[in-house]
Amino acid sequence: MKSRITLISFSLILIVMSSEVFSQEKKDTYPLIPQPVLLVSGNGNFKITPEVSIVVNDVMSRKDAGFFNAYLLEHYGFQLKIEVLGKEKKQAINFFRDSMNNKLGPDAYNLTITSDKISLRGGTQAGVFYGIQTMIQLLPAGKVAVPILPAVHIDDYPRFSWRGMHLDVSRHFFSKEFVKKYIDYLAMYKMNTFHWHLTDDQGWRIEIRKYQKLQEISAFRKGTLIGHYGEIPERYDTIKYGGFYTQNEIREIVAHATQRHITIVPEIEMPGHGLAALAAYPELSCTGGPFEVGKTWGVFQDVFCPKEETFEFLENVLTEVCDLFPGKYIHIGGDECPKDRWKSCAHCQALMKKEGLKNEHELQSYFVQRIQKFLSTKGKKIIGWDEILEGGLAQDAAVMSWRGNAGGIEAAKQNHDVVMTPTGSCYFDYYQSKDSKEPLAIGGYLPLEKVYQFEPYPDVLTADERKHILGAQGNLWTEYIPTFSQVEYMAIPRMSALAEVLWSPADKRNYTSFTHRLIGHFKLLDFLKVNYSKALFDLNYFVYPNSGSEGVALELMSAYEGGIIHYTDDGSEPSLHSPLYKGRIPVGQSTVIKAALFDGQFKRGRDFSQMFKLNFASGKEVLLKEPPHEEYSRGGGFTLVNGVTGNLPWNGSDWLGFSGKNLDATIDLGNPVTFTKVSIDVLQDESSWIYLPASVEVLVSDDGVSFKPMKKVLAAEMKPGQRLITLTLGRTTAKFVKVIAENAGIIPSGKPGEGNPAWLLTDEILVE
Ligand code: TNX
Repeated sequence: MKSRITLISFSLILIVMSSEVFSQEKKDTYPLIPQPVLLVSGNGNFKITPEVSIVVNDVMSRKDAGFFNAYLLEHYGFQLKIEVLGKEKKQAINFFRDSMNNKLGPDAYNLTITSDKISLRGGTQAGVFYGIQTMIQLLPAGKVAVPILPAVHIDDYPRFSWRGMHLDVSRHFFSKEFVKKYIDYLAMYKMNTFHWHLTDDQGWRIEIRKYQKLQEISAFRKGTLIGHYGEIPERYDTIKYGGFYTQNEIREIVAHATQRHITIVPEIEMPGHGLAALAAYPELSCTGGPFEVGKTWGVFQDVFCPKEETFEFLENVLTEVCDLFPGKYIHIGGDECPKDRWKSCAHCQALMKKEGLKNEHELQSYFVQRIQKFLSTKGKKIIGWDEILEGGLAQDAAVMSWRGNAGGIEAAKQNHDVVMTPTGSCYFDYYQSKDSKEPLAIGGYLPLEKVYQFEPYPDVLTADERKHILGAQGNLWTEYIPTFSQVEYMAIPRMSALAEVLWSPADKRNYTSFTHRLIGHFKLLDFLKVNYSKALFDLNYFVYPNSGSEGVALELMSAYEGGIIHYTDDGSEPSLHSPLYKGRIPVGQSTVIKAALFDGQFKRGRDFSQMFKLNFASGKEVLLKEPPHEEYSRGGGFTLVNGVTGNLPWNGSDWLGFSGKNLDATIDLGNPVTFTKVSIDVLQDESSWIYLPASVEVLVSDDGVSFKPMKKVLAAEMKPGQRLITLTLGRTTAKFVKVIAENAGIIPSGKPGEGNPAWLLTDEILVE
């Protein structure tokens, strides 16, 4: 723990020294994200008139002063003169590099604003820059003649050293200007690492002068999948799509990032996700091709073949990459590399024999180790996705843990550095809202609050092992993100929640405080014309059994505390005249509940609408033989009879998920009931490892002990993508109904996630 005593004494000295009185009260009223370590508010404010000057104590701070000036000019229409002086001045904004601050922590700064002057002192140049970002967030979010800054004192420093965001520019390409804008957003939230995913199956995006065909062939695909991966039939457009960054553009972007104290980690994918390069150089594959640049998503069988000419190619590529990027890390990918081609390749098998490699995982490890050794001659360290653990980690390699925390834990235990980026908390390509009007996304559900609750340190690590957790990163894969405006929408504000996780002290983290500040911060995002998501204003819901009565009960809630909810149950639009929501709404029959959040006269966010399809099973007791996976278990067995069918995206409250296991659910109907059909709603999305069940069987019973099989359907009788699987029984009377949905088992080769257990996702059983 950083020395709190130092912090407190620092501020006490300031309080005594200053003529103004600082107080803690107004804390959440400042729209600051991430929350500073210590903030004490004062009285009065500092007016930035054109007469004010910026004073710096060295040439380096001059650059940061220039950055602040550029912001003033762009948003308020004037800039200030900059002076280099040995000491602070009154009626000035003083940006000083001051090693005193290093006692607070790396990259610390303190900022004292009074009506006399602004004093910003950073322990490092980055510290000064972070203080400037704090000032920018405190400035008025609108064009005013005289911008003012409130009197405050702030002591601040980051919790983690890797505060990152990733952007995939292969699946969709974003211009140099947009990449710079993205970097600006990282800077606004005091993030310091930009992981630039430059190559993948669907496009190679970095100019490599030695290999012209990477620009001519690999940078363009002849069409793109329409809709979602796995949709049947598959549809493609025939539009040539692509682009790449020239080395000059890359240098410009690196300089842009450097000015913002952001390190770029370039990623060159290998040995998998390399189809775009193989389309131009098929001789680097095991089969020799020919190949086309990928037009669809997922995982491709053809990967780099571990031949000498492949290593020569990759080393030449990496030599150019190393020259362009000054940071110490190069990301070499390493994820999702199918081994089928290597298994049937004589060269690979001979190489394995020669090197004494037991299996293809060890061959992948051999591949990565050769690249690691090469990059170390260039003074670089490698980082790769957690698959690089399989078959043995290369020396000194850092691991990016994406398939949950396990890879990160294992790497830290092996004394390797780790960046946490588990899908469940860090994948910003997942849906952030359950609203049906959300743009198409890959799947999953990662609302703002879940990002905010993420803790990068896995519990199981010892204090020593924890030192290897450098921090975390949000990933933005762009299969379903074709425009930069949608990049903004998916990334913000989830990026700001992650920034707070990574910067602010763990004991300061408070979601309510965060949302208060975020609502204030939205004004700045509006001012900057950022297309951020307003899912924060969505009404959330949870369905409960209707205690003591038939049917279910709907609870509505909002993260926005300043509003009230009105609702209807007759299909009409909710207005201020509709019933006021005061507590759970009983739902006794099939209906649609609509609701909206009002702040005074105005609606906030989108209207809520939920259809309930009630049947004999609704609200009844459900017994599950095996519990669902903890990620998809929130509502327990009741989820299957809550009257809500088919809500997408799937998530913990509407869907139950079984990884590799069967669903075995028994519904107690309370009394013997006569019915003619039983249905189960299931999901199929192979890109997310979700498969239709291998079979569905219905059994009935009068005593809940001995069950009579009634009907069974097999996968072969189901249609691809089929949702509701209905088993028609003829008139049947029973008190208990059992449904067994058999998991599809292990994902077959050639499919995303091959070799892993399939998911079975279901959200409702209907007895009618
Ligand atoms: C898995 S995360 C991938 C990417 C996809 C992403 C989609 C990782 C290392 N590989 O190729 O774009 O899922 O969420």
